[in-house]
Amino acid sequence: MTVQRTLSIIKPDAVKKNSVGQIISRFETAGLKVVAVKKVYLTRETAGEFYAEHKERPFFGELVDFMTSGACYPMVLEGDNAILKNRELMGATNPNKAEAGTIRHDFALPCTDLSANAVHGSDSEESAAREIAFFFASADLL
Ligand code: FUP
Repeated sequence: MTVQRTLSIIKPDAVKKNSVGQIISRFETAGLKVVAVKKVYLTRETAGEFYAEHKERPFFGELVDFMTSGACYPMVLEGDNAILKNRELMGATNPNKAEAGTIRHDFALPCTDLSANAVHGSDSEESAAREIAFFFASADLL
């Protein structure tokens, strides 16, 4: 058993649909614990810094536009194999390809803008460490 922490962000589309509580319930039902959570409004600067790895991709501008279009709820999830478990709960990046029962299928359809896919989730231990520190101080994580 490997207890891990991962960063999830409930993105502006899901916040606008009033799905925050239902998405958190998915995490809790799957055995993940919310260690820290807050509401933030990303700026173009902070959104660009968070998604810096995609800076050269053609969709970067639209991704920043979308992430600054409303409130987000970043949170730290903890549990056994939390990084992979969260990615499984999220489903495929493109909600149109996500399996029924996954968060992106159940909360992001219909979807025309791939950025509007309800949730972000760290994809490795390295990105989890970076992304958790991006939003939370160590004192928030006790
Ligand atoms: P994921 O880890 O599943 O969030 O997917 P990526 O890191 O590949 O994508 C980061 C964000 O860019 C997601 F919000 C989806 C968005 N994206 C696009 O808008 N177009 C693409 O072609 C790929 C990703």
